[in-house]
Amino acid sequence: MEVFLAQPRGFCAGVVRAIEIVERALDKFGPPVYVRHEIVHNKYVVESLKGKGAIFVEDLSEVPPRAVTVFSAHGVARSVEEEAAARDLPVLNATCPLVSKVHNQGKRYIAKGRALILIGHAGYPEVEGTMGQVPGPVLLVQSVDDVAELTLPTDTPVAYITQTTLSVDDTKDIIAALQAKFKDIQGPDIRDICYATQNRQSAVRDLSKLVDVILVVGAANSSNSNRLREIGTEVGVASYLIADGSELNPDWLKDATAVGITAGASAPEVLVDDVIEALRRIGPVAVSILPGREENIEFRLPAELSAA
Ligand code: 0CN
Ligand code: SF4
Repeated sequence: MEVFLAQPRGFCAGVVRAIEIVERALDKFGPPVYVRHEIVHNKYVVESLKGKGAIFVEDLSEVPPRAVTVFSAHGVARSVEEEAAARDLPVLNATCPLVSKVHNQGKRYIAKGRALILIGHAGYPEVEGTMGQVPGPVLLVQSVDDVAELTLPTDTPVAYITQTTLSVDDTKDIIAALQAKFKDIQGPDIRDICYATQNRQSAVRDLSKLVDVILVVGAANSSNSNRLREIGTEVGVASYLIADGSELNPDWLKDATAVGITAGASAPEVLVDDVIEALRRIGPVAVSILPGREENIEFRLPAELSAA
């Protein structure tokens, strides 16, 4: 069996930074460190940080007084920041700088008096954070059909922002529908979709040309990982999202001679290795890494944690 690894795949700069914030906080302040929500959407990452003394909570009410608290990479609503400030909690904010950029852009559009539309998936923490960061109502749009249902008068000055981990192609269609509907509209086109999401989506398209099956390593609750699996399926390659090698079903590979592997931005490489090991237990494999775009983006840590 030939195995091709998509390039780039796996950890992005925002995920590396978020995990490092928890690790450095544990080193500097000692355990426990409280983390609001999974730092990134990956059980393996969360369990390893738990092993080092991190405690994960969904609500700040679960954090004891004065405990060091980290906000996850996905960002939080202002109400969460305000609650932490009211309780005087020492906070380290691991919100990805590219998510914060979208928050700031949304605030600027509202300040200009525009009605704000967020293109994103309901229920994802990033969407809840972004909706809760902008001081004003936000209309959430998830599809071209949702655009048709917007009741805002079509001459209203509007602006849109997007979730960072969307499908580039679906988002283009939604933006086109918005532009067709509203006369006075501003927005970043697809630039709010982060570099890591765009690169992993274009890499999975390249991968799909060479393989019969695509395995996307990532968590079921990871938005960007789900988009990678969807793209594989859309281009006609059987594609499966798996957390690790234990979820590999040999039946998927019955007629396959070439298997492609990629990984979501929150999935560590050790889980890709685990999937390759699971493939080896089925039969001999030859692994090659595809050429792809090189990434060398790094984000600075919060000042309190950067090395002296
Ligand atoms: O899987 P993630 O934790 O987040 P989503 O793709 O589910 O939003 O990956 C990190 C991305 C961010 C923000
Ligand atoms: Fe930041 Fe993009 Fe990574 Fe999310 S996927 S943490 S927005 S770089």
